[in-house]
Amino acid sequence: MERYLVTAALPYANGPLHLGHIAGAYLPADIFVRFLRLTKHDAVFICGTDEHGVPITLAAEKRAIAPKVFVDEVHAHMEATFAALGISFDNFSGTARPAHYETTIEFFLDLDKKGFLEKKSIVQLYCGSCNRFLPDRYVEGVCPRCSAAGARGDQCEACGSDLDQTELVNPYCKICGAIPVMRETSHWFLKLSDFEGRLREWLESKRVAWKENVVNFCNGLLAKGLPDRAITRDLDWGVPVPLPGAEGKVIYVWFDAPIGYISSTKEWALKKGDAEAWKKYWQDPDTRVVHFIGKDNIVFHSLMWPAVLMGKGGYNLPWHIPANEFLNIEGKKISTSRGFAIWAHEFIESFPADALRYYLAIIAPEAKDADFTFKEFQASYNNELADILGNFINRTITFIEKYYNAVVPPLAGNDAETAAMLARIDETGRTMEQAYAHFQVRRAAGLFMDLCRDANKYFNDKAPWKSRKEDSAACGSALHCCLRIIRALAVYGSPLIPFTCAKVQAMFSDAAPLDWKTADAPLIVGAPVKSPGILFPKIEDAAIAAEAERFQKHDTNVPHT
Ligand code: B3M
Ligand code: ZN
Repeated sequence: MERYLVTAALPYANGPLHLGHIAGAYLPADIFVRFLRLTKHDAVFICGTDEHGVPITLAAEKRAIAPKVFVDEVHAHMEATFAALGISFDNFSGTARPAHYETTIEFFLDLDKKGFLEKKSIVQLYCGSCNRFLPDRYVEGVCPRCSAAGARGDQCEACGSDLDQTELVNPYCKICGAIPVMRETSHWFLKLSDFEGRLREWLESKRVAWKENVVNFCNGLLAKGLPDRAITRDLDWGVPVPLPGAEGKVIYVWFDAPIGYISSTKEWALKKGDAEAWKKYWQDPDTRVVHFIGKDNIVFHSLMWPAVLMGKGGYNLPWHIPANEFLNIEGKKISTSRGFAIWAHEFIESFPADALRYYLAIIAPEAKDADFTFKEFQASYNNELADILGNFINRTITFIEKYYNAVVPPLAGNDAETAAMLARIDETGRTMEQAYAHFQVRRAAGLFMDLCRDANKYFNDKAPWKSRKEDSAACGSALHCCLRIIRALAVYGSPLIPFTCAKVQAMFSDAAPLDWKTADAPLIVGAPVKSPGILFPKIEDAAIAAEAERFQKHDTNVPHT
């Protein structure tokens, strides 16, 4: 048994979750954790809302409410969405809580004491009419390299150059349009260069196990040398910088956010009445810390965060960082600012969570970006979950209820087809275990459906509607085998479609808790079984059309009628 601490990126509390978030981080993390629980590993699944940063302040200002009120509202909304989707966090905290401030301050002061922070005076753009220093994303101007208009304070999208905001020609404040001035301020910088050697060595040790793109990307940055990063900001929303002369300054959101994984684990420990329990997960080197993230968060998780942990000392570095690519919608990139997104809470008002989980699993953006289409979503549910899995279970249980008194019939004799089918269950258990353990959600879902297909074929070959009259024992035996498949499917599929699998498991009267090891254990002959009812009522064209229309209405860039 291994011990795992699994995290999914802390979502910014500045708006609702969309399907890109779910496909990229939360669903794959949940599938992995559910698999670990089934295989009896010790796993704690941690998340929480990322409650700092300028977009949150601005969103709260717009509504004329305090940032804390705003983030609490978003937090509650997200928590409900995750629950409806079956994302089974052990703790879902938030980074504006006092305990998180405490842990963040402890890290900051410790790094400062050890000489890993340096205070430097810098010049930044200040907007006199907004009364604030402008974060990079809130100042635009003409690119000093290619002269394109609309370059951002950190980057010009036209030529791809990284920029310093003070280099922008004719800068203007994106919030109010005024022309900012240069003003001196001081900030604390994390001396990333102190960690280059150790980071290089550590990443090298991950070369085989991690995705190539993650390792190569980080090595590319390391080769250029890591510049010191400012980890404080002139803002009033965030963790206050705990040093004299730092009034009006807070810790940068990307410094405190990953520390949120630790403070959320502490909160979890406290809630279960064992305040010290978090230490086993963060400080015992036997624990495997796994961070599920989207590809836009790679730098922070595989360079900055490990540097912070190395500086602090005594904490586990990430064991694995399964980073996913993006989910597009109908061939186009998701854009929350344009409203081009499918909101998770709306989608599951219309469709079962398992329908969404299954579809996002079979198209999981693991090696490249994936594309969500409404038609494909409908087809994956109707043609696979309903017509293959649902149909197989339904045919089996209908026969057993009708002709075998709704109890498990005996397995008689050992014909070649049945022996092959039983071996097939076992084989699927082994291959799916490999897939889940290696974060291969797509492959796991494919193997699962393959077994469902083979099960239907076995049922057809055995033709119980015929054999029932000719040789009732042989027919019962085939149905016994079908029940064995169904019980195994309930276990193997439960990380993917947990709601359905719970219903399937409940068909069996001896329903023990789901356990990978006993997934294909022999059934008790004569034990009652009952129908789970209709598992997958068809999704009609009209429902799909209505949802697609609701989605189109969010998109500010398409003409609506
Ligand atoms: N909130 C970015 C994001 O939601 C950021 C992740 C923090 S993980 C510590 O994509
Ligand atoms: Zn302004």
